[in-house]
Order: sequence, then structure tokens, then C-alpha cells
Amino acid sequence: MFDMGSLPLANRLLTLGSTADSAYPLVLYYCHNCALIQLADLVPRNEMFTDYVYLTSASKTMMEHFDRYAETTAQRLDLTTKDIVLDVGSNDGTLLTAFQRRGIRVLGIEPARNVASIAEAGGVPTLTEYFDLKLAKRLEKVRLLTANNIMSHVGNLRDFLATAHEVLRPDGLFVFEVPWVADVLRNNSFDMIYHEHLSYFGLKPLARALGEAGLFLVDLEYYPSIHGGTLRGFASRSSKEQSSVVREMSAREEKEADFWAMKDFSERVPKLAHHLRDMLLGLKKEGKRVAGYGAPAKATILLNYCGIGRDILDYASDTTPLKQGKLIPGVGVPIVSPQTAQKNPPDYYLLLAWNFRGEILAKEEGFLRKGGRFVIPFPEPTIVDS
Ligand code: DWN
Repeated sequence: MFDMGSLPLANRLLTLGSTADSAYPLVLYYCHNCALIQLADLVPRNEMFTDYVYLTSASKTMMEHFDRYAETTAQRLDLTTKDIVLDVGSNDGTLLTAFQRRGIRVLGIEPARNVASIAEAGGVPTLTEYFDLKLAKRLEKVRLLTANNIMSHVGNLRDFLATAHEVLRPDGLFVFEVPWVADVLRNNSFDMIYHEHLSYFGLKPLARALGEAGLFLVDLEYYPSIHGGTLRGFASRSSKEQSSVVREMSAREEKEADFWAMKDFSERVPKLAHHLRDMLLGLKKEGKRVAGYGAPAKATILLNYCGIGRDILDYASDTTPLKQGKLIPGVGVPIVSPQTAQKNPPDYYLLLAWNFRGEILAKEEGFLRKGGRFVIPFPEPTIVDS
């Protein structure tokens, strides 16, 4: 359906002098049977998730988002100190710490060793394992199971959801977040497509996959500014009573995540990529200096797909110490700390972490006031000044 060619693994940052820069096919398919948009070429999970560079705590936006998440779900289920919250893909423990602050016991499951040890060091008990039926047999049944930005990463969705069913108490809730594919398509954000993300969820395939596992989608919340548009789903083993939001969102999605929406998207994206590159090359011709802002996983895809390399970007600045000193794969753009970037600021920042536009533009008010500008890639490349 949409062949993006061969691209590097988004989070496999290179160390200086490294030669292990490999690319893998990235092709998006639309399933006419279940309407799920998905990848069919799978990279073995251990190649992507054993050592990870993304930390949830890297932005104020996500820290606040997960703090409110803990508050509202604890209230919804009336969780007490007797309860234990199980979080799959718990990363550095940001969400679980927010539950602990409310006196609730927690357990994280996180296959990336380095990230799990950050959580452990912060006092969040974490199992360094994948979430599967074998593990479920050793786990206590819970009233709240959470998995945020995990289901898109799962190779065997049926197995994952069967495991969720297994660990959930009948009166419990499985609460999860996924990027909404309707937003990806509408917003042209093709950089959300990478090997780690195997499924791109619309509501129809999501409800169907849950239903096959005996889980019913009972409620939804929509967060348009989280990761470019996020759905928070609430699934139950026992209740089949659906809130009106599920119906409203399903109606809204009707033509936004179907075959034709996907087809239009696949025709728009190559044009957008050319336009963005031409725009940046135009700035370079005028003698302007350009750098990347943020080095998210998305940056690897955006830069490689558009052909934006070191001839255009001097560096990409990122707050995550695990990323600094490394290179964005394929294009070899060096990642520096914000302190280094401030000593040598560009005229234009290409906003690679565009999903934090609000937080970043507010933080960089000084840069903008001094005449600096941002290039925002989506939905259409646009220049923003003070
Ligand atoms: O699904 C996934 C999502 C949830 O998180 C993963 N596969 C990987 C990751 O995706 P990402 O890397 O695209 O996530 P972010 O949250 O868009 O990454 C933003 C990056 O920008 C981080 O490396 C931190 C950095 N950043 C920065 O340098 N300055 C962020 C902010 C807000 C800043 O001010």
C-alpha cells in the first residue's frame, strides 16, 4: 500500500565511528479483512527492544500527562493501598511513580534492560521480560492493567491481548494508549511509521482485536496533543456497556482511517517530503544555518525518507543523555545536548519533536525573540517566528 523503501531502525542510534548502519524494508499494508493498517515485514523484537534510548520522563508534557492519568484512573477504579497496578512497557517508571505517589503498589514489565534499571533505581519494581502467557502465570491478578504506546509495538497482538485477559480481574480495567491512525493520516505524519510500530490503530480493528480476546471496549478518551493524537481505551472483561464517546469517535473515524484515506496519504507524503527538503535547501542557499530540534525515533524516518542529511542539518539537539554524542542512523546527523546547541544556535530549527510543539515553542521563546525560527514539518511544512 505504501512502500517507504529501506530505512534504518528508528532508535538504533550510531556511536561515532560505527559501521553497523543497516536498513530494513518499511512497507505499510491495509488489511481488507479487518481494516488494520500494519507492517508485514517484522524485525526480530530483541534487535529493537533490548537496549532502548527513549525515556518517558524526557518531556514535561508526558510527565504531566501520566500524572493526570494516574489520578483519574485511580479515582475511576477507586484503587486503594491493597491494589497493585501492572504496567506493560513501563519504561523508566514515569506512570508507576505517579501511582506510588498516591500510595498504590505497582509492578512494571519492561524488556529493555537499561531502561528497566532506571525505573528500579527510582524505586519502581520492574520485571525485565516480555508480557506473555508464560509470565502471566507468575503474576497476581489485578484490577488495573495499563499499557501505553505498547500495543502498536506488539508482533503477536492476539497473544498479547490473551495475556491481558489472563491477568485482569473480572471487575478490572485494561487501560491503554495508542496513537490514533486517523491523526497520522490526516496530519501526514509519516514519521510515525517505523519498524517498531507494527500496528496503526483505528477504532474498528482495535475493538475487533480486543473482542476476539474477550475484552470489550467500554470507553475512550482522546488526547489530540499527545504524540500527535492519542486514544486512551478502557477495556473490560465483564461489562459490555459502551459509553457514547466510543460511538461518537467511531462515527468521526468512518472515512478517516479506511483504504481511501490511506491511499490519499500515500500519494501526499512523497510530495510533502520533496517540499520539505526543497524548503530547507532554499534556506541553505540563503546562507542560513539549520539544525534539528529533538532526536525522537521519528527523526530517523523523517530525515532518511526526505534525504535530509548533514549537508542540511549541522546537528540535532536532544535533552536525553542516552542519545547525546550519538548519530542519527542513515543520515549521520550528530546529537548534541541543548547546552551545546545554545552555544552555537542555528538560524532555523527543524522541529523533529513536533508533537511537543507547545512545550518547545514556549521554552524557546528567547531563541524566537532573537530572530530564530522553527520549521514545522506537519501537516504542511511551515515556518514559525516570534
Ligand atoms: O511509540 C513510541 C513513542 C511513544 O515514544 C516509541 N516507539 C518511541 C518514542 O517515540 P519518539 O522517540 O518519537 O518520542 P518523542 O516523545 O516524540 O521524543 C521526543 C524527543 O525529543 C526525546 O528524545 C526528547 C526530545 N526533547 C527535547 O530534546 N527537548 C523533547 C522535548 C519536549 C524538548 O524540549
